[in-house]
Amino acid sequence: MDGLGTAGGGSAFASLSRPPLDAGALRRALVTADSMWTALTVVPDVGSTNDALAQEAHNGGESGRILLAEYQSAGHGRLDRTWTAPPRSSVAMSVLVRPDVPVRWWPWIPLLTGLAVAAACRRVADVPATLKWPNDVLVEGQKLAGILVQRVEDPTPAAVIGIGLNVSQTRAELPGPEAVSLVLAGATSTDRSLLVRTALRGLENLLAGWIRRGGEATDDFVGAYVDACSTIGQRVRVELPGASVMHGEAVGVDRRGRLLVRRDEGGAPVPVSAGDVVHVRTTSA
Ligand code: BT5
Repeated sequence: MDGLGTAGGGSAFASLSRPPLDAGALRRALVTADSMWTALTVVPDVGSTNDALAQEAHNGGESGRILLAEYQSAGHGRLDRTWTAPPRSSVAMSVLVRPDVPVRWWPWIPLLTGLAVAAACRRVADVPATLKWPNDVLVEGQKLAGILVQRVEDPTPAAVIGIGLNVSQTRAELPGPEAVSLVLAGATSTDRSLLVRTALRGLENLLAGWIRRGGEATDDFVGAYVDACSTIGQRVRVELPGASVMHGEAVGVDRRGRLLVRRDEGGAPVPVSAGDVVHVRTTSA
């Protein structure tokens, strides 16, 4: 153990270079009278921040709850894939929201979250972060952050938005060559507190605009996403349920946030929903 009481241990050097999050300072910055965020907790370790907030949502937890963990022992992505990071090396957080928007528009939530996280990485750390539809933040093709939005229906609809952002991991601490951290991407800052504040203020602004419009995307809004999304213009392979595979070119995003794919065999672009997609990857990757 490194004496700081967090799960997973770590060297004394890692402890010094990986300061803990200051919950009080984050709360003062984010949980204000005019903000969407209503409560903020930092825990030293948890199974998964998404699972913990999904449980709170089931128990009627209020909108605007933020949960950050210094370490997750059972972090996960889609389809029960694992999400791993050493203690204090990343941002691992979830927020619980109950947007007053018809649930058919909720597929925009992961896309808005990606926009906010990528913008925060560019602004705070000055790295060239882009988006891979629907939910990855990349730097030069490597995965810097993953986003997982889970819907809870009972007792009332809620969305749990999970964000895992690699900050100070060394190459050896990442799960594979397709992953990257801010440090490895040459970040000018690795201040996790500033990253959290910037990402959540950005997400609040994007969600507020989206809620004001009733969830529907305007052309401007779709355009902003398309500009930030490196998938558009790429050749993609889409694995659909039932093992059918579609090859084509990603040509845009529609008003429901679905990826538009022009198939090699021609015809009008086909909309692909995140829920239907097992994998979208550039064929060269
Ligand atoms: C994602 O899933 O990218 C969503 C990840 C969401 C993680 C956050 S952390 C806070 C909150 N609590 C949770 O339990 N989850 C959320 P997906 O697209 O399925 O990608 C998962 C894949 O990413 C895995 O199969 C690994 O190959 C890879 N992976 C695992 N850890 C990684 C890391 N630290 N950096 C980059 N890739 C990673």
